[in-house]
Amino acid sequence: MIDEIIKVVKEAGLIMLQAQNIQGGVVSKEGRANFVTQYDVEVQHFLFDRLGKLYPTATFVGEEEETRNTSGEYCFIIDPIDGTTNFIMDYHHSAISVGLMYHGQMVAGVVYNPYLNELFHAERGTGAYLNGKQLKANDLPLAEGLVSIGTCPYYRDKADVTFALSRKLYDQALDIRRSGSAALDICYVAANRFVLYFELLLSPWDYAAASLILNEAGGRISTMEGKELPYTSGCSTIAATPTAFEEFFKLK
Ligand code: LIP
Repeated sequence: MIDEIIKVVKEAGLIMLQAQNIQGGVVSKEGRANFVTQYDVEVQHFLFDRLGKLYPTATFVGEEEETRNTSGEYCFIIDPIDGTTNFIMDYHHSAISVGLMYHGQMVAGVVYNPYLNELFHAERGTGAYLNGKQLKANDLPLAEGLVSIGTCPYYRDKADVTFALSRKLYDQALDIRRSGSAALDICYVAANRFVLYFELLLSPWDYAAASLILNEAGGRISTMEGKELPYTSGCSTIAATPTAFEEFFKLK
């Protein structure tokens, strides 16, 4: 069934690529710099409709409201466009993120960046893949890799802690990056492009699909308190290689 989900996600990617006059349909949501475009809503509607036909009894959780019901045997957790601000600013680094839970456990994840035609996917127990090539997260330390940071732009009260922690990581790593798409940041750890990513507050649709992809690639992901991701609420998130994960929790 993952192949059918991938086919739907790729078709949804065409909505992003064919978007016109994106800035003409932007609406502000709660918090600072938190936007939704007509295309976020269109992609979400498309995914809910097509995936609902594949899984008629599934419930759906999507960033753009509609429903927030995780009670189904199958439940999709969807960010129609992760990296909405990048999308609005024509900064081509955004992704469609579709996670599938079965009885509360992540069983499939698809994260697709249509700009690069890079599709990350995983099914529980069968590995993680980028465009069909299996991913193995090399166990590099902070000193040998790039660290990506999330700045919680919708929650500016978290900036001081974010940038203080970023400085400590900057001192340990080759350099830091800020991409603007949490789902891609987590997948980039699985793909050995980053050794660590953190953000003080993410929503389930930001991390659900990518968390399975990273775990299946041999990476580590948890809250910044070292707890399991909840999948039913927002939380802090750290995603890393096993060595960098351990180094993170030893930072003073
Ligand atoms: C975004 C994340 C990003 C985070 C933003 C926002 P959105 O997702 O991908 O890393 O910093 O706060 O959550 O809102 O563009 O789907």
